[in-house]
Amino acid sequence: MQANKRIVEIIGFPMDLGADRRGVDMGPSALRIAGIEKRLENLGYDVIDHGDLQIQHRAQQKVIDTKLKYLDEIVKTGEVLANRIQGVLNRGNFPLCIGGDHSMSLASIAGVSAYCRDKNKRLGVLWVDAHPDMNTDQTTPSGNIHGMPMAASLGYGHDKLTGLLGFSPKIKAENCALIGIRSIDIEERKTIIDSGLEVYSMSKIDQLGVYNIMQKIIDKFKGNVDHLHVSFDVDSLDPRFVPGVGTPVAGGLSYREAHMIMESVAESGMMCSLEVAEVNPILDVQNQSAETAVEIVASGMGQIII
Ligand code: EXY
Ligand code: MN
Ligand code: MN
Ligand code: MN
Repeated sequence: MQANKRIVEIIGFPMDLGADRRGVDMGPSALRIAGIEKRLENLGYDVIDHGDLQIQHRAQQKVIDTKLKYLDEIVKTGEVLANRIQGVLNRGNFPLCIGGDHSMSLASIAGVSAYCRDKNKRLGVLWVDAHPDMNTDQTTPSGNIHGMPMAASLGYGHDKLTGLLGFSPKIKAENCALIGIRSIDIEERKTIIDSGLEVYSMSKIDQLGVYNIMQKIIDKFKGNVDHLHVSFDVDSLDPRFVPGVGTPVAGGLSYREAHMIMESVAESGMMCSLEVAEVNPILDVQNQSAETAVEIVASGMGQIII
């Protein structure tokens, strides 16, 4: 490993307990098969792939609360992931978490937030998704925890979710921006409005264009954010480009729009951690979704500053 090379540490989180559709636990393997490590090495990074964290299979567990399915295993494994991510950042390296369903972000944001608290850094989150994931156990239509991580990171929802690593909230709404949103539940909308989150829906993208929106978001982050975490849910793209997702929503980001988002992030030099969620290879045997996800990661990592 050369001393001056930037190091990316990959952690696989084969989580499918937060979602309904089986198969998303194979997302990390699909991303590896799509060549994520080599692609990053070709960008000049040293890459350490730590393999996957152990997560108990669904069959070995019972659903206790239908409004918070598999809560305990999600929290237990989430604490492990959060601590691992904090360790990567403390080593001065770049954590890349590959999922697994989007309940992963409860842990990734908790780990990054704990690091930022220790180092007195202001954390910002760019959330790229078809869904705001702003449900709580009181509002969820499904009981699937992958619809709750943004809410929980802001301090809304069940204590076991908001209290990961023993503190809450993990992030401030004014240092967050959501983009690609096009599927919001009625109750969830109230929490979004209450939180004051900045949401750039697909209709906003139609009106303003991705480049202009990203300039606004980056300008907002500049001067208020020291550490930008990007949470990329691949269902933000249109299902024509990424069919392998458990909760597809038509009318999503084009291949180029998704790249423009990540190229703007790379240009800002502000991204210090990244996660990619919801790749489900069972729904896409050609593995096109994972290949697209790898290219999107590469766009974001083009010129990272750690
Ligand atoms: N809003 C719906 C729910 O809470 O069940 C759907 C959530 C889908 C979440 C995916 C990961 O982005
Ligand atoms: Mn390697
Ligand atoms: Mn999501
Ligand atoms: Mn989503």
